[in-house]
Amino acid sequence: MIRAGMIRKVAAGIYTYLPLGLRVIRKVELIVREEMNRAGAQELLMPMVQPAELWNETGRWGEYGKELLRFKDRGEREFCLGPTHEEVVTDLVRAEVKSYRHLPQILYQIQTKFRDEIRPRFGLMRGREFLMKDAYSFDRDEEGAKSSYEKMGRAYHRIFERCGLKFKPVEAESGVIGGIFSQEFMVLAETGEDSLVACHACDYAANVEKARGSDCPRGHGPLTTHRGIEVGHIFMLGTKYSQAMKAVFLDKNGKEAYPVMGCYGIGVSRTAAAAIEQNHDAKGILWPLPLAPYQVHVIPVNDQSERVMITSELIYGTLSNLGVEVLIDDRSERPGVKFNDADLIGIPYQIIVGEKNLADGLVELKDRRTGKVQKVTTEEVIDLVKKLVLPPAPRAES
Ligand code: P5A
Repeated sequence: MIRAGMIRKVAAGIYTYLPLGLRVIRKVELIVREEMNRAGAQELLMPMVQPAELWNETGRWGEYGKELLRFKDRGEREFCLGPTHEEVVTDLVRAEVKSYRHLPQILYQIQTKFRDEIRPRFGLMRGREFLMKDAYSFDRDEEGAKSSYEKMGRAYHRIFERCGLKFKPVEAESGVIGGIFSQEFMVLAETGEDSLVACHACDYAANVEKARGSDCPRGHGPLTTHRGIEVGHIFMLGTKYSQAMKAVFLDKNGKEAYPVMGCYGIGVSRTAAAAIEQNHDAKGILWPLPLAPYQVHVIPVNDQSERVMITSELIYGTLSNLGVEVLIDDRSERPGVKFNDADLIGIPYQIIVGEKNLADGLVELKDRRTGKVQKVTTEEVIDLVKKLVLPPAPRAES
């Protein structure tokens, strides 16, 4: 991502997202938002700075250790930078939700988190400052909580599918977040930091910390090991937080009860990095179309040729007007530099406009993933690209 001009390091585990990198992050966010909203979750935005009092109520001020970055304000009051928001959201719900009629609720945000990781590494993969989508569900009872958990699980399937990633949900340990059980969503990649095991015969899969032994616990024989990157983690929390923070509501019989909770994380910035780990070759990135910073890259081979520049601008303008996301390389660089950079940043389709082909009225359309090149007319290239990147027009009602 650094070589491709997507991010720049500011300090260990802390990065600036450059324009290209930010476009990828925004693509992940858009898919996450659409699927959260579709699942009935509502977006809010909580503060990044959190008071120690809330963390003392759950005991996590003591438990969390050095990953929690703590500091004092001018009045010597203690605060931390939020690594996660169970306390803040439960505090909100205890003030607002008084009756079973206010439940269920699923609230989410997409926000910058801070965890003072000992070993930040691999760029956005394990940052100290990173972007997370965190959602929290509150239900009247266990059954409702289970249904919210399953709803979020289905949304996660849709999210990673829409991102164009190969992934696997696995049983996991719930660590410092706690709760009853949890599942991680792993993007499969050789370079992944996590190991998981999966059964050939059934859909059992677990991360290696959770899996005990090398045979499938459901009795389907041996498990195979894969490497992956944890891009999402969903937790069935029970009443751990609502009880500790005395967030009560009155149930149907007018009796006090604790909302049953779940929490659901997606590493938004990590998902962008994981997409690259899964999709690259020796020359650079092979973006899945839904996450690509642009869909089409127009490359005028020679910026000194008026004909090349006019045709390139025309293709750029026509496609942009159709709603295609197009980048044009109008730099005064040698062709080799432009081609290498285009392969490195990995926009899925390249349109190469050179003088020789233009003499025959032709341009090249290159598929970055397969390397396949088609010589087509300037009109044909517009039609082809439309078919490749734009969603099909909705069919007329019959
Ligand atoms: C779930 C939402 C939680 O924090 N509380 C709120 C729960 N879960 S988690 O597993 O600890 O984190 C959720 C996801 O955030 C990503 N992530 C990271 N991304 C980049 N750098 C990091 N240091 C980092 N730590 C966690 C992961 O994708 C994780 O699944």
